[in-house]
Amino acid sequence: MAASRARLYLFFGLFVFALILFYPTGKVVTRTYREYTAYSNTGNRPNGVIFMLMPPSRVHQAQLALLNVENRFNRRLQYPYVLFMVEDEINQVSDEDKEKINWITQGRATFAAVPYESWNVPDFYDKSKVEESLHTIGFSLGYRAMCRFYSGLFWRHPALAQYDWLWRLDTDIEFHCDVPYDPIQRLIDANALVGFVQINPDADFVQPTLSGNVSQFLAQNAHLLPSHANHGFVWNGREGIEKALKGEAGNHEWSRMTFYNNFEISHKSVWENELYKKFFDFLDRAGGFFYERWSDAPIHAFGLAMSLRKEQILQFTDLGYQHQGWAYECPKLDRCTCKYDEEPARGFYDNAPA
Ligand SMILES: Nc1nc2c(ncn2[C@@H]2O[C@H](COP(=O)(O)OP(=O)(O)OP(=O)(O)O)[C@@H](O)[C@H]2O)c(=O)[nH]1
Ligand SMILES: [Mg+2]
Repeated sequence: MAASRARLYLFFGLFVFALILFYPTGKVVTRTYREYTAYSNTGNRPNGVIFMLMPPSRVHQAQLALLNVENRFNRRLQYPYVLFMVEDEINQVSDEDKEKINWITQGRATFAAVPYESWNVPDFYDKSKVEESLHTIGFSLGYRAMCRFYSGLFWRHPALAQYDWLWRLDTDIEFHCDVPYDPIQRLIDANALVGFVQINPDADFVQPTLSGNVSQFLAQNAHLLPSHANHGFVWNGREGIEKALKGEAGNHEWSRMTFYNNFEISHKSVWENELYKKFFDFLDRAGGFFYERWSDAPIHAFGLAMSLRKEQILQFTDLGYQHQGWAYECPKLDRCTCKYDEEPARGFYDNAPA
């Protein structure tokens, strides 16, 4: 009798011990991590690609970025990569570097040539005016070509034709956290079409006439604008929006807010639609990509604000993503190796009147 009671106590004790041992610690992060790492997405992964524009001078930087991306999530998710280089730049990459990229990415990277016609200054530009602006505003022709390519040309490149989800990363980036889920799948689950990490204001002295041109485009194409647009992200208040829609706004009305798009996941449809295509063509003809230094970040922000609802754009706050040398948020999570500070996450706010 006494022996069987002792056995009962022993079993009970073991049961309680097992409960303590296996009971979730309450850290959602740990649970989520287990959940997601158990799930391998190679079979039914969303139809996405990670792409990068890479000049020959930044091949080593790109290798470090690719290794970081592989280590943090993509060795598990297995998204392919497209590495864009301008036409003959690909020949400048040594076989040794190509092999390294091949090894880092387990053979999932392909190089794609950006044709000169998508890169060089178009014929309709006055070359002397372009030359002058290089001295007054600064920024190289290559940088300006990069901004133009990312504003309206990247998604038309044949190398991206087979993909629905386009994930841009730059060569000078780093993820400080493991990413135990699939960010593209998270967008799909949230019914969102664009994902970003940070918002930043952009400078106007390098693009003094951009906002005025956008305003004129809005006035001329009112019939194409959806009623749900999120103009308040890029224009200051109700008055700013009204002026913008009438073609009367300029830098005074521009909020300067941009999605910092060196990390940008987008569904191709946000660029392929008639409104965005017309918008890019309008800006291209206006000449600011080379007469000034119009940047792709504000152009994407203007374009997305006029075409998408706010909830179709999702902010990621748990990636510990950094554009090198710039401030970023370190999430307070076990899976991040950066140092958390008390700065609150910078949310996706806009200036829209309540
Ligand atoms: N092929 C090519 N790629 C470029 C050129 N300039 C920039 N890139 C790439 O385009 C992306 C953005 O360029 P960055 O120079 O980092 O632009 P940024 O982030 O606005 O400026 P930084 O503050 O210098 O980082 C990076 O992936 C670069 O490697 C260029 O002249 N040729
Ligand atoms: Mg950069």
